[in-house]
Amino acid sequence: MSQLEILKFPDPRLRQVAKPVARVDKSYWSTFEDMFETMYAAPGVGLAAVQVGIDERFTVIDVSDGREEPLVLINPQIISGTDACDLEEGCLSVPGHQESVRRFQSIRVQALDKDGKPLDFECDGLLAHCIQHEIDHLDGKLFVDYLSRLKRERIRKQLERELRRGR
Ligand code: GNR
Ligand code: NI
Repeated sequence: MSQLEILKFPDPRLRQVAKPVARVDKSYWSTFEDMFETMYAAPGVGLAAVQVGIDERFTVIDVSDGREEPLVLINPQIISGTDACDLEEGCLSVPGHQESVRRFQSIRVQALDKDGKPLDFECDGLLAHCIQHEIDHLDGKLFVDYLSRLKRERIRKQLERELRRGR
């Protein structure tokens, strides 16, 4: 197992639309493990492949308090969503900034699990928010896109300043 480097906003690689996984096989499993290790250490509740420079549609998630409910979603899709809900969001690619984002409160999701088995489930609250955040990453979107341009530019300038200082 090894920790992976997380790309930071405004890295252009975070803007790519990731490619669907054509075939799930065990060669992905060590990548999932490295992504969980990276996410738990950060710490965060989700991590999309694009955040570690992998141009494919999968994400690891764990919103449990005990960090004992790892969830791998491959080619995830939101089938439907109901009710809007605001939640304070952060992103490991936008360190040090939290803002309220409006998303579906409750969603139905289809995806493949780590074995390639189809999943079809409903969820709400933090998990629903997190899945919508991760699918945004796979589409090249970041939560700062929902903020005013003024706020987004302020965040970008600060992160670029930190990058130049070598952090
Ligand atoms: O750690 C994270 N917390 C979080 C909080 C509310 C909604 C979404 C998230 S995801 C984020 C980790 C991350 O950047 N995933 O891409
Ligand atoms: Ni994120």
